Amino acid sequence: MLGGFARLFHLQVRRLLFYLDPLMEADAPMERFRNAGQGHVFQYFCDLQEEEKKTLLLQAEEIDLEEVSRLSIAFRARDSMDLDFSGLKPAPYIPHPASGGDEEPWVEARALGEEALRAGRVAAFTVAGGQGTRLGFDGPKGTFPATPVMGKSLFQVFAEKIFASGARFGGQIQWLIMTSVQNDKETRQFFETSNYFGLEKEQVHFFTQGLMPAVDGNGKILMSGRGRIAMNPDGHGGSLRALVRSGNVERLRSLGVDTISYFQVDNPLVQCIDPGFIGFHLGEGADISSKMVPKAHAHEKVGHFCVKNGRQVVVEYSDLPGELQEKINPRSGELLYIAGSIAIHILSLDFAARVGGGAEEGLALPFHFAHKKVPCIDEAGNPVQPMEPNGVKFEMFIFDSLPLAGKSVIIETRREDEFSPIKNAQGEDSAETSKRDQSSQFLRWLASVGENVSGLETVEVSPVFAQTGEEFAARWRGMDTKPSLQEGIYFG
Ligand code: UD2
Repeated sequence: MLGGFARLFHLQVRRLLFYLDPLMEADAPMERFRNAGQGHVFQYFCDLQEEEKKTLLLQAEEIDLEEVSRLSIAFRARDSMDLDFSGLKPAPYIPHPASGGDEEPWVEARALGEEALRAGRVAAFTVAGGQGTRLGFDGPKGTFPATPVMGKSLFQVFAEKIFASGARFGGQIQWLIMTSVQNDKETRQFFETSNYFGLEKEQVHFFTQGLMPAVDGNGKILMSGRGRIAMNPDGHGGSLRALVRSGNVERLRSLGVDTISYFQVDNPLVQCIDPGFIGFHLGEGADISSKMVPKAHAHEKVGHFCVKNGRQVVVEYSDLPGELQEKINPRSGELLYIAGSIAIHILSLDFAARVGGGAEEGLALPFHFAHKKVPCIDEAGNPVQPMEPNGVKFEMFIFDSLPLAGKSVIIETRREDEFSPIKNAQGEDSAETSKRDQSSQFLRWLASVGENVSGLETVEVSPVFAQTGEEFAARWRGMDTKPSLQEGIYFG
């Protein structure tokens, strides 16, 4: 027993020493890479400056060479295979009352969710590690000005929603934000300079996602420079690994949290904390639950909730063949694969920890392969800007945890109330369409309290004023003097 403990202690000390001065332990990683057929990673090691050597050794330390080798083999095998869609079926979901669903379960779910929130069992979780390349915005996407009147950043919108939910349910809701090495520093600085948007610093927890090396067609790790491995974020599915590795699972447990409300950084309409959704999840004893919207059109760029071999799965838009995306359900006349995934989930903390922990057989997220142009160096050490995809990037997706779940629930939500992401600089899913949709939601709230909104296009309601139509109506009724409505009005 003591021997085991001493060995563990020795290992931890060695690890600490390595991080303090990687050069002290340079031989072991080099040998590890040579034995795995990746010796070229250290080809120029002797020519590097001391700092460059350290950086390379630290990068190398993060790489699980067995995993890379397994993935490279799988990637080569998969390339010659077609995806198998036999036996695929659309997944069932709980319809929203506005689409004819039974009202009662929604009322019960909401009560259950509110109880969990009052007990402090729920934390919010934003994945914000993406690069936002399509948006063409220089900076972490969460800092993008998103709201129609005040131009509040995406992070501010979420912070205010989380603050308002905390105030409503009488507690401080913990907020986890996953960043990437590229945007972590800037993201933290943004929160510092904005005073955490009224939240307590202690309730916001940043951690960075993991990295994976890019490889060439033969499974050789690509180098972006003589002393630098071409590394990429491991996808939003990496959030579960990162949650575990960062120690946040333990932190949440110690605070009495057992449920996580997960959403992406790009959607200002998301209900960060939705009692009804939480209640459905808890009521079913689910491991992971999801929200769907009926797809806007056959080729909308969202995943499809399906059932395969008796398990729920999400098939990404780029994977589902066009004829299946367009297939009509003869009974309803609607698209057969109508349930679009908008990447909003509730996870039980235990399930997230088990999947992220990676220790259990059959419970790890698979990697997806993306052929990309990866700037690198050639064998002679000269820089190459590829014109064609030359490398493979490995990414995990959060929705691949659905088939691993014991129980999993999908509920419908209303697109106009919950989904208008900012992904592109122009056109569909841009800042323009999202601002329009945010204003439309606020205008609906105003119309529902009997106000004449004709001629108005741009209005904004702070989440601190109201997060739902019901909350807005209650606030509105409570106002002694009502403001006169005009274009650009802001309810703060
Ligand atoms: C995602 C879903 C799609 C649909 C859509 C809804 C995938 C593959 N597709 O499409 O089915 O639900 O969203 O809006 O997920 N991120 C990280 N780290 C990474 C990569 C991404 O944190 O390594 C975050 C990113 O910051 C963003 C989110 O994940 O918040 C989505 O990433 P995306 O923009 O690449 O996903 P998208 O729009 O292709």
